[in-house]
Amino acid sequence: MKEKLNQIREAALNAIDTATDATLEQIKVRYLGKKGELTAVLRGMGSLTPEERPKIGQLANDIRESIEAAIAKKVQEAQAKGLERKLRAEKLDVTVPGTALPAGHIHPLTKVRRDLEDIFIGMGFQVVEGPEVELDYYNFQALNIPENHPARDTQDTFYITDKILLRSQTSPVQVRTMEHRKPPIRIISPGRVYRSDALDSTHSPLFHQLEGLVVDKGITMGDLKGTLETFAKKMFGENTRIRFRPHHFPFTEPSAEVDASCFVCGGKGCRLCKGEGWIEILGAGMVHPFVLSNCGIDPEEYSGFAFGLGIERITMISRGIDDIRLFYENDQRFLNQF
Ligand code: 2U9
Repeated sequence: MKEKLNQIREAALNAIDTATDATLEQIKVRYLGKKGELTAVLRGMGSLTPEERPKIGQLANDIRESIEAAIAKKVQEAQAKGLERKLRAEKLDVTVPGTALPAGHIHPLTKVRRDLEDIFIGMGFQVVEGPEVELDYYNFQALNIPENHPARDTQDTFYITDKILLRSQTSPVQVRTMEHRKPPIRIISPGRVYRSDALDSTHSPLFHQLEGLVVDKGITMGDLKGTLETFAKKMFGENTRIRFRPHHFPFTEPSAEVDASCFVCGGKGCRLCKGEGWIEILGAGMVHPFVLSNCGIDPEEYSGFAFGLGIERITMISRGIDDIRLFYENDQRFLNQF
């Protein structure tokens, strides 16, 4: 019996040594289970002498323990190997340098809009915004633009219905502000505007304006000139001068187109200013008394000035861009230059 037990031990330990995860459980059942080989041998202990019985019992227990220990060791080894495999597969080298993602850019139009806003905010203006889908009343009628004015033609303005349109200027924002706010008013209104123009190098059906309005007691053309001069110096350089050329707008009287001295040649004449020495930068004027009274402000008590500029135009002048379409194409080769 002793020999038989030793054979079992050797066979079991050999089997465990070469076992895989899947066969280990079978080996355990085969040798240690209720119907296992060790149990079967122990059942025959009845035929042993009383002296032999404890020795064989002791030996059987030793064998059981050594088989159990071998199995436990094998399980532990398998677990350690699995963990090592997992760690190797999931290894992450935190010292590998990262791949830098290309950084985005502020669009040149956004940059210039922000610069313009900062300059006027610095002069005490507030930024006001309003709807792009407007009533004909706010876009035209309140601004003293008569029924038969060419700007009202469907050739020039995008109408949605008879009375509703895409604003062709940001002036409706100022009208709405005057309707519900008492002077003093000192605001700028940047935003998208729409005109039914064919797209070419200088025209786009969607572009951006920034308009300004100041209304208070005793506002004069001198205030307008001083404000625009300060603006031009901040935007184009301290040596910049401005000049007013008489013009006509229905919503201002008197009206002017305003030029800045060329910041490339200083006024001598160059390619940018086409030999003129001056570059047109905006339109302006004293708010027409009809417009003030349309907005509930007494023109006998108050006066005001207004101005309007195209953000694309200012950006093109200041950055030497010769085609407006570049702003809307999102070509990285263009955008990356700013
Ligand atoms: C109110 C009263 C007056 C806004 C003004 C201009 C002159 C002007 C053009 C610049 C280039 C339009 O984008 S552009 O083509 N604008 O010349 N705009 S005065 O006058 C106003 C606005 C609101 C209540």
